[in-house]
Amino acid sequence: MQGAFLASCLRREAENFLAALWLDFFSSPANIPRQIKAMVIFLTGGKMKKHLSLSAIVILFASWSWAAGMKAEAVPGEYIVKLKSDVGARDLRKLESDSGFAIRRGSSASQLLFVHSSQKPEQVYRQLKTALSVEYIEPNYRVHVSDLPDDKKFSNQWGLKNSNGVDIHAEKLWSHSVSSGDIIVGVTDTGISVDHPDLKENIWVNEAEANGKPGVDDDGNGFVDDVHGFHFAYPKKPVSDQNGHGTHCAGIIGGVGNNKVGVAGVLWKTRLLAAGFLDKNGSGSLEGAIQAIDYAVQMGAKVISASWGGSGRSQALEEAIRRAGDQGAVFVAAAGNESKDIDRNPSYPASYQLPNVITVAAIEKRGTMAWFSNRGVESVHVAAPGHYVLSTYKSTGYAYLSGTSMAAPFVSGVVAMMMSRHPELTPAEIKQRVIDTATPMKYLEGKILSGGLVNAEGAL
Ligand SMILES: [Ca+2]
Ligand SMILES: [Ca+2]
Repeated sequence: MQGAFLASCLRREAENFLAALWLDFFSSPANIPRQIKAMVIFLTGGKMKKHLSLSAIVILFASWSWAAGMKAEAVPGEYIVKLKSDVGARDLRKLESDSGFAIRRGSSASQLLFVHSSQKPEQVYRQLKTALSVEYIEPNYRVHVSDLPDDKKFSNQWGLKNSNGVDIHAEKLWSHSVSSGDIIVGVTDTGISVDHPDLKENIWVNEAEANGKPGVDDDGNGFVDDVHGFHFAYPKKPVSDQNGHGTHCAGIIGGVGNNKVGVAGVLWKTRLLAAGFLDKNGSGSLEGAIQAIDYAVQMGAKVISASWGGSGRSQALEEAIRRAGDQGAVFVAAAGNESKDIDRNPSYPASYQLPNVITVAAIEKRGTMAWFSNRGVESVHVAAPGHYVLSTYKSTGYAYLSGTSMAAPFVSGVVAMMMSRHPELTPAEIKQRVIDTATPMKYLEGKILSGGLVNAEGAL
């Protein structure tokens, strides 16, 4: 009923698909307990046993996750509001006290508000529309990291140098130190373990904060003590990584090379900015994602690496990526791990057709597409290694991980190198060059746009 009401409210202002998403959003939370009950009855043959066996619980959880993955999942009681015209601080405080909403502003360029409320969605919607000049309201969709659990050990970093030639041709560049110069790479993820011995030298430093006072926003950018970046899931703490995923991605882009320890990244020398928003479980929402992107761009990142995604289409996220492009930033997205065609069954941000978005599939060591990797001849542009990839991990560790999450950072590293060597190229030109110079692979033909593997040497 709530969904139907909202759909009728939206009909005049939105496309049908948006109304459908709202319906989906408001109908799914109520359906989840019913889905679980149906699944339990199915698994236990109609009799509710006192204790479900472990395997049944695992299957139940996997099925539920799978079902949830098919639907766009939203955080209940959270909304993203785009304003037509800005609202004064006093009016905003009044709205908060009148309504009981908790409201946070997005970046000044975004005209966004992030609204939290336990009231019924249609009440929230009505009050916001009455009090503010609203362009659109969206649910705050969930997103998650794009990796897979894996624990097998391989002895080398095959993505950079592989005995059968299936690699990104980084090794030939390593005769001279590979640097991204002044280019800052924003890692929007679970954070980065900034003290990791293989990363420390390559972590971006906000000098004003590094030389400033604790508890004070020394550079006046709106973020207190953002010495190496900011974590929107843990805003009170110095940026770190409690999951390991972000640190793994950071090491693929820029693990310090030639320092006799651990691993080397695509770039031996770079500036990695931690724009954290995914929590210790690798989960987050678009509210954090949009803030992380805007923050990275604000601090000068020209490459945004995004190894995460979800199925909810959001105009606000699309606009954040467009804003990054307007500032000259390339956005590199993991294609996702559902082994599906994202031209037909989109995943975001991977499926946004924007001139500054490069979407990356994962290949295995022998050159085939990884079994889990999403594809799409229109929306997936290039492939990179994404199976048993060795890189830095949380604290001071190392780990092998698989996923398109691992593939995207290879491309982020290559893009940063290209931007440093060719500052004249626009994000759209960089993207075209990555596509044009990819190494053709027979297993990728007809599955992704370039039909090939990113080629660091060729792209330069
Ligand atoms: Ca600051
Ligand atoms: Ca400070």
